[in-house]
Amino acid sequence: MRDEAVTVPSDAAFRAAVLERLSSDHGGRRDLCSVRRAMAAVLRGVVVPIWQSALERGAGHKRVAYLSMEFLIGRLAGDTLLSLGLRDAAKAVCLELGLTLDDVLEVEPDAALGNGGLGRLAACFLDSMATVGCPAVGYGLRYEHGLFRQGIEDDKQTETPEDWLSRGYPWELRSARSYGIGFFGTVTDGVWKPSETIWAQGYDVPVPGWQGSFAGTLRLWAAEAVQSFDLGRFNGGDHVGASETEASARALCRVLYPDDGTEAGQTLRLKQEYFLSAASLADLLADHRAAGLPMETLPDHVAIQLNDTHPAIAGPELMRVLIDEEGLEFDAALKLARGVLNYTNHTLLPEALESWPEMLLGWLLPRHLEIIRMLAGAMPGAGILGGSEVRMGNLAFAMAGRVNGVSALHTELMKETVFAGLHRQHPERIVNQTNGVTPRRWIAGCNPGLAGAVTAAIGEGWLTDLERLGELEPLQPGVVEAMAEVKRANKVQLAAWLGATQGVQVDPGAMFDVQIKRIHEYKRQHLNILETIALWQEMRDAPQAGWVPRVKIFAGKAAPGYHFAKEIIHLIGKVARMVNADPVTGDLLKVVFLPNYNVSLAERLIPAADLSEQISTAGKEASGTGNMKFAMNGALTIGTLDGANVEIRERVGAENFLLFGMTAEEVSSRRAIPDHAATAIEAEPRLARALEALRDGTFIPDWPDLFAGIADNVSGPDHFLVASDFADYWRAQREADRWFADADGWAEKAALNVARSGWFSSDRTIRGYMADIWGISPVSA
Ligand code: Z16
Repeated sequence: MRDEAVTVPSDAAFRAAVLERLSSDHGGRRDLCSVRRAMAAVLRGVVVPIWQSALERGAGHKRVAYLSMEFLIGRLAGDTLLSLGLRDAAKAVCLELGLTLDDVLEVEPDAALGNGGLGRLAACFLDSMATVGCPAVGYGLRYEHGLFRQGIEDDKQTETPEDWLSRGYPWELRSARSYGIGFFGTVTDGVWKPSETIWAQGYDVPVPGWQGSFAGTLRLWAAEAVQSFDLGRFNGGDHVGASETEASARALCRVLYPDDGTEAGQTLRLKQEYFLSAASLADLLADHRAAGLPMETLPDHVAIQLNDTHPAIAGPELMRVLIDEEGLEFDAALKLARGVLNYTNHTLLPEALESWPEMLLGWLLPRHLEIIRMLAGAMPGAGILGGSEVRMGNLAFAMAGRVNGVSALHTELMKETVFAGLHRQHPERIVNQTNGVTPRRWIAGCNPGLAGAVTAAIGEGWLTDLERLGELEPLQPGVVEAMAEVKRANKVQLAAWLGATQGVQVDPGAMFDVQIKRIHEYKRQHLNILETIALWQEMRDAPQAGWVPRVKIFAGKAAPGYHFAKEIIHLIGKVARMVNADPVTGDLLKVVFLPNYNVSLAERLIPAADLSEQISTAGKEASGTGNMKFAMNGALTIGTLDGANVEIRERVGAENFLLFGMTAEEVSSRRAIPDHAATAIEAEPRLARALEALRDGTFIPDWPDLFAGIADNVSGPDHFLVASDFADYWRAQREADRWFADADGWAEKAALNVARSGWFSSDRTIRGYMADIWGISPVSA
């Protein structure tokens, strides 16, 4: 229900407002950027009152503080137009100005304040909390440069800074909230005197829920100098040095650490983590005090969610405030802290579990190290300290009321592996909340054709009640055809875009096979490209053998220091060059690596995909969320029993899912076999031949052994079991060919994937957190 107090302009009023903005703010210019900014200004004028009235409605209600180092929100204009029902009006104004809405939307820079799944999950959660009526503030950092922009030169990754803020960001409001955050210094008798203070200045991005039903806030902290300009120093002739404190403060929020699933391990990173944690706690405690509420009632008014261990220092910081500022006893403080803190774990990869040397932590945050040592003393079995390091996962677990994993399998593995000891001590603490994605952006926004077909079949209302997709069953023949027609149109559109922007001609009738995600050995893009090479080799052997045409699409960023991942990108590029120019295979096989994968590129690719590649080594991908987006857009998954793939397969049905590979259990026992890779390669001549092509200069004649490193890894240690899973992957891929050759059969399976993916809405996930972790009921309409 739209709030009665909220007014969304009529189409005519919207048009008039945009034209007025264009003339008043942009001198009547009608270029893409001016129109985009004029439209954003008008939308902001609609959103801000919606936001304010929602804040009033939520006042006094228990709320969530979602602490996350990453929020990968992408572009906002399209989402806002859709939510407010102004998309058609905006299309019309743009046409009147001689532009298309798509072109206008595309000049908005992506706000890429995140690396991958974890940051995008936080963005989906903001949308869902605002939609289901869960009062929330998402607390994050206002990085000047988000994730780097990836270029491809000579088929290799290049990195340049992304500047989403340089032309002003129309969706934010500089808030009245700001706090001084201390660092370094000394502690005497439990009193911390920091030697450096940096100002945390809040910037609010209003987050309107669907159709203005409710709203939330994304509050991003910017680092500013307490005193930015030293006039004395300037007058003394030190013109540059006069701004030094300003420069050093601003360095704190300069960049997002570009790591996904690997530990950053830098002092500046810890500084960022503390800055986020301390500013956010100061903010929510200020609200609590301003409401005149006693500190003991904090758990009745706020639930703090730690998104991974990145903000785990919030635990000791809360203890510090409660003990040092509020005068609570240690035990009482711990009880209170555990009443508000909860922790979401997103990975079991040992190299990704944060730990900080005690020396470093004690230097930057001396009082916090003392408190951590007290915590470790009070909970000797918790494993908070080890090897002179503070283990942040154990710390977060020890201080949390609830700890959750992000898929059923991941949660079970948490109990058996990283947190086995802690789980035995606290068997009620770990719960599962399987991830989800917002269907507003990931169906209606990116795939309007599919949304139209669904609405035609089952009526309105499903976008906020996604389980209603189930009403598509039993499938009516007209519905399956309509969805297949939408898919075909999306593929034609993508093919045109690939031709225009990448210079690659692809056949829209081919199977569009897509793997888009961060590049990582455990995600196994190298398994995919090796299968591609083997397929190419077989096609060349027998071009007339009735192959199903394929377009292999890859995109993803590699962490700048992750050499192996960069080699995988390089290899994909070289294979693409060779294959795409091969007259023998021609339209049978095309390979594309698209640069600068981001939210907007995902929105373009997912609606046009036939096959979704979810091929991580079982036990390694905590959940995955791209897997859900593909399924709800009618792609079939080829995947392992890993993360949420397991639950996707259970729901869409085994006969509509291309399963392959070892289970997590089989992976562990297989790894224990000496020569597991060599044995697998010996048994699979196709793989041996594909690996040979990496060593003999097939793809780079001037430098024949360039990719020998990848071949050696797969042949030797092969920690991620590429060799051992190859044969079954090949089998599943040929099964995919057979299924695809039966167009009607495929269309039905695709439609069933859509009809059965309603459970993967992040609205369901958020309701789960509200009920099982936060103890929050929705604010009524
Ligand atoms: C991240 O994106 C994830 C885990 C992590 O420890 C750090 C980062 Cl930056 C991902 C998981 O890899 C993925 O499986 C999961 O779907 C996602 O977080 C959201 O839970």
